[in-house]
Amino acid sequence: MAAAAAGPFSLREVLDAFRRCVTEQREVLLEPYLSGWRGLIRFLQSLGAVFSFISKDAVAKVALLEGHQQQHGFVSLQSLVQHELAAGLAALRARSDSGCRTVLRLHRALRWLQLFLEGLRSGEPRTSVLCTDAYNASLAQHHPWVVRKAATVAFCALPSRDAFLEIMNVGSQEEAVAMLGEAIPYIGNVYSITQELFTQHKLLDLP
Ligand code: 1PX
Repeated sequence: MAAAAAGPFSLREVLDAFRRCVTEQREVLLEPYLSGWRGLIRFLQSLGAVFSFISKDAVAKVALLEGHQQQHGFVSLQSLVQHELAAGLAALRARSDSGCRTVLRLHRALRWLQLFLEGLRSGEPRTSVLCTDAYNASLAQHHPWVVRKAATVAFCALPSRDAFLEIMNVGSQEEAVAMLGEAIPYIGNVYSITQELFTQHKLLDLP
């Protein structure tokens, strides 16, 4: 955990974490899932203070999940869901600190990430446009007006596509784009397995 926090961000490390996430039985492993998130948060933090209201929320959510993971020894998302559902869906819905509702928030953000990275890969140079489009197609529908407003303002402070590819730290622009092509399916895979799991247990609208 501490080792993952050291050194400059590299997208490679995030890609690696999301690749390690999915087992042959299509389980999503919590340790690499959270490790992938820690990498993304570090990246976000390196973009400057404008984004700190976003990274703070993500940090709090990852910390909550680490707490649950350590307390109960969950290995996978599936075991976390099963454990929390044992108390019944109504009890789960009444909790504001459940692992399930917290995962759901990160899960929606993962969809944003998938769309955003696809946009970066496509070559559109205006990252704020990419980011806004990805946001409107995913997280925005779950956020109140004031959060949407703040997010949209922050997006204007995003670095250019070239700078973005640079700070991903995976080599030349071509190499960065190639790595995106490799990373997106892994992220997509984690997203769709989680989506299936949450659909199956009727957890997609946890308050
Ligand atoms: C190589 C490119 C990597 C880019 C990495 C960027 C990582 C972004 C991580 C974003 C994590 C956001 C989690 C948001 C979870 C959430 O929806 N929280 C809200 C609801 O929580 P609640 O507990 O109240 O039900 C909460 O209200 C959130 C508030 C903060 C604002 C969230 C705006 C999210 C915008 C996502 C886009 C990030 C832009 C990064 C630009 C690179």
